[in-house]
Amino acid sequence: TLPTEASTQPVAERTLVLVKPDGVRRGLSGEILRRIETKGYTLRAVELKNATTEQLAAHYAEHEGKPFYGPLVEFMMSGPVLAVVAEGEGVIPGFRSLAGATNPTDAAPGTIRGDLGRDWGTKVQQNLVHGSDSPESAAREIALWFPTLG
Ligand code: IDP
Repeated sequence: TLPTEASTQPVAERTLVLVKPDGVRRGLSGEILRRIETKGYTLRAVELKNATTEQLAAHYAEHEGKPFYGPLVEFMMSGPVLAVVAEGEGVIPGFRSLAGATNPTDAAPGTIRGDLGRDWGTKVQQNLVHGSDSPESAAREIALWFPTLG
């Protein structure tokens, strides 16, 4: 049989965003979701979650052994995170560009980290958001944070 139109549609690009505990604590979740939506991306899933050690070990596996790894995991467990799946063409690099540079001091004005973040003198850069850095990371991270999302 011929493939149906639906089955030949490419799966829309998705990324995993986390509003980190500093963002949730400071009441910036709405502002961050607003920036994702006004850019034109679609919110597919939004859920407040308490991260577990196992989840963070998997999420940040590439950073294991680095000096900021312990403080990073501790920080990510210091309060709830808002886990978000955003969708749209180019959303993976697009959200990274909305987020700005990792260090909020260096992040350009106009970006989430540049407008809303600063250096708080802690061991870990409290930079408000996480965004997947590649299609492979996005698939892995979405499965990790939203195991039931089809
Ligand atoms: P990204 O979040 O911009 O992709 P990554 O290099 O993947 O940055 O690092 C993950 C997180 O670890 C960062 O968002 C930041 O919170 C923290 N981090 C990264 N590099 C450093 C560092 O050199 N010192 C302290 N914290 C860091």
